[in-house]
Amino acid sequence: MTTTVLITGAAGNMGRMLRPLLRRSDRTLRLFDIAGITDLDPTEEYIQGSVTDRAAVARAVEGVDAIVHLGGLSTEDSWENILAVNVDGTQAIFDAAVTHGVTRVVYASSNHAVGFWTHDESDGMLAGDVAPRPDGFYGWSKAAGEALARLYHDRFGIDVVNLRIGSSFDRPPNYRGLASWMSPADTARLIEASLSDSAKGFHIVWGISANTRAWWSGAEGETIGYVPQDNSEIFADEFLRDHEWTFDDPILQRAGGAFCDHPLGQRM
Ligand code: 15L
Repeated sequence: MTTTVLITGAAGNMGRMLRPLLRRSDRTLRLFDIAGITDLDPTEEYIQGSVTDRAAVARAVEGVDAIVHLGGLSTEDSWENILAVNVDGTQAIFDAAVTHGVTRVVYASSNHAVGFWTHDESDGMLAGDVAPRPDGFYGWSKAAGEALARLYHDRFGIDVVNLRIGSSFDRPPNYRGLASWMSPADTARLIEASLSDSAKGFHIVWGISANTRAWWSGAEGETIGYVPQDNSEIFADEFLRDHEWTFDDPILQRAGGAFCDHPLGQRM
């Protein structure tokens, strides 16, 4: 049986990275983004639109089996923009999921929902479902999205996995990424685990690779069958040429790194 998985924000960094890795002969990927997508694979469909447009969201969600909600602003922005795109947009997705009987939503939350937790407070391994401590309006919107997800789970029984994603890129973006990186292949593994039967119910998990320097726990990810295979350590020499690895460094000390010092509401 072919299943249809909606990916919101499919033209963004993570969407572009994930599309080829999530393709399967028994799966249609329905791509939704305000930006144009022209390089469609035969297993892909594309609907152009914004999460702020409820009619477009309804078209995107109708007939899908699961939603991977990556869409929205991915760094700090004005309060107005954050509310419109990340909060209203996420509520529109959950609302449409209820209307169209979609039973699984994978929500791209972020480490910035809990960015003020520090290494000192973590016993070496910070739990995946530690309480929110947002490091900006963006992080706050991710914490709000997680709470919305909980509401829709408790009210309507939607299975939800909130992914507290670290740094999901081809390679670590900076030396902090030696702890927070999630490789493209591990990102795909995490999404597959989140779509599997093991992830029924409600979960909050970290989204990182099996990094030697990680201090965010993999235990919650394991419960849904996420077993990361990659390790940022292959980049260590390169990044530690100019930096010492010490948790006295505020960038490394706090989960959210430099986001904790970025001016509130100022676009990055
Ligand atoms: C995020 O939430 C951002 O979307 C991404 O651009 C990175 O900055 C990432 O966090 C990170 O913390 O590295």
